[in-house]
Amino acid sequence: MDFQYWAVQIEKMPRSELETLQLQKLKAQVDLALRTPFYKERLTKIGIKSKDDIKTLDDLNRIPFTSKNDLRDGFPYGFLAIPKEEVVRLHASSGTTGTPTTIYFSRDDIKRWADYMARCIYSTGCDKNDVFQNMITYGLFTGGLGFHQGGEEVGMLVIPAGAGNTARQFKMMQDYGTTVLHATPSFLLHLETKMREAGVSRESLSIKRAFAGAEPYSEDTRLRIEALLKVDVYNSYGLSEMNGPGVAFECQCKDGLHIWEDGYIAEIVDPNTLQPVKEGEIGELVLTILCREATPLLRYRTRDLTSFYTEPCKCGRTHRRLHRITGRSDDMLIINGVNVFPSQIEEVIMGMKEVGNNYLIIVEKDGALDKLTVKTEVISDIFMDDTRPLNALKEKIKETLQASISISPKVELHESGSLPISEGKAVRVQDKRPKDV
Ligand code: DLL
Repeated sequence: MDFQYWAVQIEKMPRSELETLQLQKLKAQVDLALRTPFYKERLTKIGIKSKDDIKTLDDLNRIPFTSKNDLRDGFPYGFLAIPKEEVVRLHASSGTTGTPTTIYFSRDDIKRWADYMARCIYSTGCDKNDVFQNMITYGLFTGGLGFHQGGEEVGMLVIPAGAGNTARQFKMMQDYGTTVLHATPSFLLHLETKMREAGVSRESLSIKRAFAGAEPYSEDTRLRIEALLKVDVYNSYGLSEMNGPGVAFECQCKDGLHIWEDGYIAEIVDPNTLQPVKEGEIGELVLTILCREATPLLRYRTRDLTSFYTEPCKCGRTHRRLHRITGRSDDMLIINGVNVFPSQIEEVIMGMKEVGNNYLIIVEKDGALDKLTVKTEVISDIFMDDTRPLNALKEKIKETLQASISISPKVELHESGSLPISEGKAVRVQDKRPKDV
């Protein structure tokens, strides 16, 4: 196989040099972190008052972990390390409650992110001859703009298609001769179903590759998409707290995701003891970002469960590989690529006086896509045979949830006391999607 490298010196850098580079960048990050209200307090408490207190990479272990809740508590500017007039953009994703986790970028941060994205895209064999249809949400979500900038950096012709509307997506693929797609794996499968329904022939399309990420999927799902759409599928991992996509990506070997270790220090810890797991064992990924000045984050708990490969990759890159994410160490659900915490749903429905005491959240597959159903009891003074107030309540729940979690669920109302009660801890979430990861 002919491998191509966007930044060959860095991608194939000997590990000892990579670690020296990491230490140098970590010191710079600590220096930045000390300028934020949050870390100034945290770091000075443990005796880290300047970057000179970081002497080796092991000194990172002295620093406490940072969580999504910390980010939420620091909302809106508690993690900002540069003057606000130097910030050019923000991205945000859902927190466990209504407060979003917000990340700020300087102009250089955006350039660096685009460069990491270009590195990912180029490592799959794409180049400036490609036409790239970016079929994912633009906006506060990082998937749209992140891939968009990376595609442009590579020199591809980027179509900012956005998510949804399969008929329009096919038309664009045919009109512009799209060669590369980006979407969630569930949308790629949905696309294939719609393609058959609409009678779009595969021969009328020029697609060769697809990037799939933002939600967990199995190797079987990858093989299925590859067989159905006749494309090579590359797994793409990232999270908004670490810029978004571009953290780890599969190269042409399609065997594990290279995590860019000049941009991130990766640790894998036992989520209960928070101690490092043994080499190759599954645990929670903890990341320290080395490539962003506006919002430094040290030892951030991603909550994603994965493990390191122990063998180097055939492509010659020295940056370690992660196994595909097998799950999470918290209760966050990912529904068609959108992150949802059950607590966000609870906050909405329990805030309505017409809603009774019990509710159930069900996630299942509807074709290739995910479907969310929220079942709630209503208070006993609402008569179940009077449909008008019931329909109005259903609409109200649906609309409020849509505004809060960006998903429009199916809502079912049940008589007071009719939903099952568990004897021990309440089981309020039923995730019925096949667990084949
Ligand atoms: O999903 C960023 C992204 C956009 C990644 C496009 C890849 C492609 P968030 O919305 O903050 O950011 O969600 C991050 O999604 O912690 C994982 O739980 C999950 N996730 C992302 N990529 C993968 C993947 C974006 N390839 C959260 N496999 C992460 C499994 C993934 N889970």
